[in-house]
Amino acid sequence: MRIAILSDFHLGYERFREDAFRQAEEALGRAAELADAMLIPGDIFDGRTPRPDVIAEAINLFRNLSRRKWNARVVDFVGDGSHYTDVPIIAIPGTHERRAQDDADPVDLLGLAGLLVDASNATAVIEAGGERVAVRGIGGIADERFGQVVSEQNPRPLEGVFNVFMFHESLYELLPFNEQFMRMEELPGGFDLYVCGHIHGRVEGNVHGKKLLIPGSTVLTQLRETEQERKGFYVYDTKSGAYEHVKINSRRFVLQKVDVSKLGEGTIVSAVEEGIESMINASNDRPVIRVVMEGKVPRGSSIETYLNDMPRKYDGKAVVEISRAGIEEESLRAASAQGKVTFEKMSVKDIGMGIFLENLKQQGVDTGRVGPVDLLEMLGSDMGKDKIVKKVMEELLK
Ligand SMILES: [Mn+2]
Repeated sequence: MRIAILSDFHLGYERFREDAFRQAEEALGRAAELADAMLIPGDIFDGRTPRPDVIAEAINLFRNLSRRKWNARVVDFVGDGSHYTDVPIIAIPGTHERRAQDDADPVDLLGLAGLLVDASNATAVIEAGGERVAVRGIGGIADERFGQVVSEQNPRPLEGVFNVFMFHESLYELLPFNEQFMRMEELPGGFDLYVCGHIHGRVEGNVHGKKLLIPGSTVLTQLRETEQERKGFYVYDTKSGAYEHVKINSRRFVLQKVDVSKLGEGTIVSAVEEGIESMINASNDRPVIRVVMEGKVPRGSSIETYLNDMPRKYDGKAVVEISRAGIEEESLRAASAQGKVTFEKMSVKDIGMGIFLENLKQQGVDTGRVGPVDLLEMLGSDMGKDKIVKKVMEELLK
């Protein structure tokens, strides 16, 4: 069986809203041509409560797909929830879609509408031409909880079929900055293929001697160095173990580092401009260009105003972002010594979580016992206020 692995469409992502939709559409359309079944390991949507027009976008994408003629069929389903279609499109929610345990997330909606099969905390079995592939999914959850959920659920492969383990999580070997991240060797064993979302640059790795494939996002989001390659998806052949990364026509992205320490104040702006203009070509494809300035810059330099205006100067030709993160300045260095600049690389959500955790500790809450991520999700739930307060108090006092 040929299975396509596509991930992290981030439908509704404000900054590149059209790209997110168009590139997901292209990836899904081409994957349907090339493969018998599709696996989508999370972050179809950019948010946990997407607006109706974003949900409409997703419905349009998946309705067209589910009307195609598929050779493969979902023939069995065991676990949480149920399946409402036999079309072999198997998905899990990612961390962007995750909501409190009893609240429906947007991937649940697509599953309930029969547009895909939601295999979160479940196993879906696909069959084509007498061959069976079982997909065991765990949806995206807080990294600190993943190990516990894996040991509680103890996912096991099925006998006599090709087994895939699909998840959406940080892995320590790939993101070695948090001890709580799962190690690859801690993933459940016995599966023939491991499929993960979450990481937006593609990864080919090994877990328990089997292949781990992370296709990366189909849309540009983080503007990291690893995102400069064209976006795409994997197609994996269960018979031969062969796989390929199929590129889509994603928006071009270049990250350019400009060392400003060797430049005088008068030449910094022109150096940045030259860097940008060398990346704009005649094809008029409106690339995303991120200029990362590095080195020392004169304090209070007047280049700031020029640089602030620069993205507008290239309107229509390129999406320009100028990062000063690599610049050293007297004032910046002083702030960084006090630990104030570490926020730069954290998401707003992570900063909020940090503050929440700190407040909980000050209130004397045992944060090792109550999961702060779960607690914050409960507080943000759609349940009535009385219910939320009751549930949170139960958690805190049990
Ligand atoms: Mn993502």
